Amino acid sequence: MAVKDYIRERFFPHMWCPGCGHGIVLNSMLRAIEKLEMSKNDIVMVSGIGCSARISGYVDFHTLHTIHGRALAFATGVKMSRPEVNILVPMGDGDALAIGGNHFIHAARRNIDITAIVMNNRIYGMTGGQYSPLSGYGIKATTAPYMNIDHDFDVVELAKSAGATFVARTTTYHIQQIVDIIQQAILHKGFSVVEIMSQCPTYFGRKNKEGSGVDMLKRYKKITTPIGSKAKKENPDLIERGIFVQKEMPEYCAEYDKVIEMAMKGQ
Ligand SMILES: Cc1ncc(C[n+]2csc(CCOP(=O)(O)OP(=O)(O)O)c2C)c(N)n1
Ligand code: SF4
Repeated sequence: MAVKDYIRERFFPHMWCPGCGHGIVLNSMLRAIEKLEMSKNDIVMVSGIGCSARISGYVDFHTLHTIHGRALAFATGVKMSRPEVNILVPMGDGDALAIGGNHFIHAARRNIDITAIVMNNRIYGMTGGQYSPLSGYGIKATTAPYMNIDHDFDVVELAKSAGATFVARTTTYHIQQIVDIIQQAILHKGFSVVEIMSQCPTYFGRKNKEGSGVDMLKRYKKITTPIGSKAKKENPDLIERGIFVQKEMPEYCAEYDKVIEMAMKGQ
């Protein structure tokens, strides 16, 4: 299968603004799936609401476009009833960690075999640029015209402490790394979290004077560094990229099968 076979061409052109990072995520994700030679029928993509969540409309997998913040809850239901399929859940930072924050930590805690992709543009793009739990202190947004005084979550630290067994971060500048990490996340048996810093030039960029989509991409190159690099030791403000956690733990559906077996035996 080639990348174009995974796309629903009838829904193009897409709705994303020029320079938006979300198209890069779509492209890289499909390249990862192509490299894994996956059949369309083996993939279910579940998404909520947001510019990021619209990604499910553009792919020719089994797809569910559900309600804001609840994608992981729907995905959990699908996975429990069809454990053999691969579940991908692309979410915006608002979708995943504001309204959906509770589902996020509990999906991680259960270690259910789902690949959660957090497309982090640090803003609510779809609804006009309100700040999100990932915007961070001092950032400007339509709902924080002077400055945001809320401190942000670190997606990686949150996912790690909630129990995710695969945790990684990269950016839309680092396309090869997205392709590589998504492949490994899909192959991982357990809850995988991939944070992809993805620029929103229309709201975050404009409000915070970060320039065009290209300027924002170049900025990702400047402000990030591979995990454990020398540069990080010299400049602790740099954001690390790479795979932070990759470990084996019992997977939720497999554990649930054990309970079914016990019940069938009347134990
Ligand atoms: C229950 C509910 N609350 C609020 C909304 C309005 N809403 C739609 S998308 C969205 C946030 C989008 O931001 P994010 O998830 O970060 O994705 P982005 O658009 O930035 O990619 C909000 C608040 C909604 N659709 N449903
Ligand atoms: S508003 Fe932002 S996140 Fe939404 S499509 Fe435009 S650039 Fe992308």
